[in-house]
Amino acid sequence: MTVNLKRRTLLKGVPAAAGLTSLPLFVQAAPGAEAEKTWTGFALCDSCNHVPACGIRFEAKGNVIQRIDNWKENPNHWLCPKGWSTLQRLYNPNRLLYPMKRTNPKGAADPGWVRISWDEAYRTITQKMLETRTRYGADAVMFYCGDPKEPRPAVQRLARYFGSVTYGTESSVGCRSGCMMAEQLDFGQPNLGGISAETKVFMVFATNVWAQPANWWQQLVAAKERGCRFIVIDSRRTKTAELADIHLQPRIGTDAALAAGLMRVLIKEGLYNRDFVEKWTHGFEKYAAYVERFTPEYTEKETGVPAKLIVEAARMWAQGPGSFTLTTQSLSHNSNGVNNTRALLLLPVIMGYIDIPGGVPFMKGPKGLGMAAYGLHPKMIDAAWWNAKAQKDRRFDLAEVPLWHDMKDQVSPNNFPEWVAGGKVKMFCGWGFNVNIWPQPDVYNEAMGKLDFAFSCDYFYRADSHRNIDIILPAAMNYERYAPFGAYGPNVAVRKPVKPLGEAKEDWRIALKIGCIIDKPENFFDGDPVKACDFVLRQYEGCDWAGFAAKLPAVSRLPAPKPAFRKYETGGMRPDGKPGFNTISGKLEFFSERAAKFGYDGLPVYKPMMPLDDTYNLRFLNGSRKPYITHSKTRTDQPYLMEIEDRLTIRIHPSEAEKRGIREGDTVEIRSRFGGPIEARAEVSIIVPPGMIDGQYGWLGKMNTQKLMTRDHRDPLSGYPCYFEVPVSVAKKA
Ligand SMILES: Nc1nc2c(c(=O)[nH]1)N[C@H]1C(S)=C(S)[C@@H](COP(=O)(O)OP(=O)(O)OC[C@H]3O[C@@H](n4cnc5c(=O)[nH]c(N)nc54)[C@H](O)[C@@H]3O)O[C@H]1N2
Ligand SMILES: Nc1nc2c(c(=O)[nH]1)N[C@H]1C(S)=C(S)[C@@H](COP(=O)(O)OP(=O)(O)OC[C@H]3O[C@@H](n4cnc5c(=O)[nH]c(N)nc54)[C@H](O)[C@@H]3O)O[C@H]1N2
Ligand SMILES: [Mo]
Repeated sequence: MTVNLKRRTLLKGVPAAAGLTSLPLFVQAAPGAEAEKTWTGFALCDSCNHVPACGIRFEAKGNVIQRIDNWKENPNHWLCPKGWSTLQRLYNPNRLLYPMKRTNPKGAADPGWVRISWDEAYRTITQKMLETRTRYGADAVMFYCGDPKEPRPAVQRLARYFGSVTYGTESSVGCRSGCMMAEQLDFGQPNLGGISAETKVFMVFATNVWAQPANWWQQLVAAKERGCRFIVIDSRRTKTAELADIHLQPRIGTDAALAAGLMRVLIKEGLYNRDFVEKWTHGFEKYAAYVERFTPEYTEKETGVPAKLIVEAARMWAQGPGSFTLTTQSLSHNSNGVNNTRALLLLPVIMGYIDIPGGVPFMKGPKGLGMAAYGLHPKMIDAAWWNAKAQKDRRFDLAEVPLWHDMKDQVSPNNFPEWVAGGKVKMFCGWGFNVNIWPQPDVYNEAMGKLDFAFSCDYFYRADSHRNIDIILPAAMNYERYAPFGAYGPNVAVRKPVKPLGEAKEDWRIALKIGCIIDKPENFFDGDPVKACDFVLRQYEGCDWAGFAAKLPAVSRLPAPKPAFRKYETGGMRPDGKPGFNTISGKLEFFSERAAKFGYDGLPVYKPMMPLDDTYNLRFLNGSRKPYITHSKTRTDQPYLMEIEDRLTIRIHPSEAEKRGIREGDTVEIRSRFGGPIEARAEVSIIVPPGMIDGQYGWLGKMNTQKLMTRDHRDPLSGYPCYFEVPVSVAKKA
């Protein structure tokens, strides 16, 4: 129903011929031979935005895709239900197909959207950008990309040449970068682990199988079959936990205590790798002294994990080589998130399972390109500019989150409403912007309304996010764009797309075109996404777009260093080529000199979560992933998935349900100190232990769980909101 309402709002004032019409009309191709021709195309799925993306092969007739399939030559090619249903999104009659501007004042219930030409959109936007820069300086124009990862290289380049350091993304609001901070503090570089044929013990750190590409699960099952043992550390009894030889189920946010408890056993029983610790690590004595109080019994008290299991798990872990997977974001979504993650990551360090066969791999991708970089080459974004002192010193997050500021080239935008109120930000340029990423989303929506000017590019009109902006631009979807290419280690997949429907345009094309108007066209590849991709590919000898496109359906390869082990001995882990790691001490750090430099505790200490009380007596894991839900999307976008679940569903343990007289399928109300009631359907399930509930965020209106959260409680190291920490009450709806 909401879908139709939105549609009607959009249609208001739009001539019928403008084309927000029903499906059969706009998938009609032009008549003639072209329309009859069948051909094979190649696309990347962006449904859940995990990186690297899964490949899709499709069959089209004219410009209409008839059917999709796994792109078998692509390293990630097992589509999941979200991927299989993306044609519903592509041909969804509610898609945004034309640029729109508001005609009613901000704050009006109906913005009065009318269709405008691209010329008018570009003219208005670029004039506002230039005016704002002249009056208030470039940084007053904020650039932002939500979860969609694909627009980022082009948008960051636009911000750079425009001269604004106010560039943030979903990763700087609250995604995986908090975990990456932990990796970088401990190891000197990001590393999310990995399994290999020689791995004997594998730790799964809070990683949900439903959040991963399908081959992740296949790898785990294969490892299990060949005798690798699994220690799963997850607060819930997940599908992955069913694989576990030992499942450690700490209460949410207590992982630093659990890691300290495991570490103490390894030290006391002399199971750790003394030589490695002495030679390659920093701050061990301090940490060993710190973990002294984490006896198995004390650790049990803090975490809820039985003392006996802690001892067993530590002993099993010592029978390596061992590795881990941290392909998760969840650990970083509480107020001790970065330190909880850091503490877990020290478990392979103390054992010396670093860059050895069967241990934690430190792979080297093509020079300059991260392992899965989507065209995010340092030259594309001009990384040197972002990291220069002149730029760093200007950033609005400098005093707010100093460690984040030091480590990242993206601003932490969580105080965006305060920046607007204080006159720091005047204009907003958004790609895939969703206010429901944040606790208390209304605050962000209202801030939008107070700006001089705001625009956003999206697949759909979303009232929550777009109601208070000035212009909305229609983004071409994954099947309709060239940029960016997919990167899988050294493997690169270029695409062969259909033409965009209506007047939708690629995100890269939009960003590059704006760049051409405000700056020199040669800095923006004349507005051509393929030329922009080619610029990145040509950084590698013998590589270019045309050559790679000719090889389709095969994926191509960029030159990359040969895999090698123990690179810390040979200088392969540091930019200066010296032995050791890329940290301040040059070693793996139990005590982080970088964190200490900014006044934080150098050790990954344990800090208790916001306390439960008699009223708010359940912790709320507000956003565990499900196979058919992605964030705020995949509801009405891919209606097939709505058939599986059509409203917010929380899971509650049978014992907790019984105490509250709640039965399977009941409608319940959730409240917190910060908001509610929020309405949900109860599922009585042992997936969650007593003491907590879980559910999905991204539902709207009275099911919007972000309204239960607070903006004021964050992880001080990352600035991340605490999505998984707030205590709630749950009661059957009267
Ligand atoms: N409570 C709670 N909050 C959370 C989390 C949680 O677990 N719990 N998770 C956090 C995490 S990890 C993340 S990643 C964020 C999610 O980050 P969000 O940015 O909130 O992600 P989405 O809900 O997917 O919204 C993305 C928007 O971009 C649009 N879009 C999608 N693809 C494209 C594209 O290619 N181009 C353009 N122009 N637009 C596009 C979509 O239509 C949608 O409107 O939420 C964070 N917030
Ligand atoms: N289907 C689907 N897939 C997705 C997404 C999606 O929305 N839907 N989003 C994508 C994005 S942007 C991201 S960032 C990833 C997220 O991927 P994940 O982080 O792997 O997914 P989650 O389900 O949020 O959390 C993983 C596990 O962490 C556990 N957990 C939560 N808090 C704690 C804690 O404090 N300690 C311990 N030990 N365990 C804890 C939860 O029980 C859960 O099983 O998924 C990506 N893939
Ligand atoms: Mo994320």
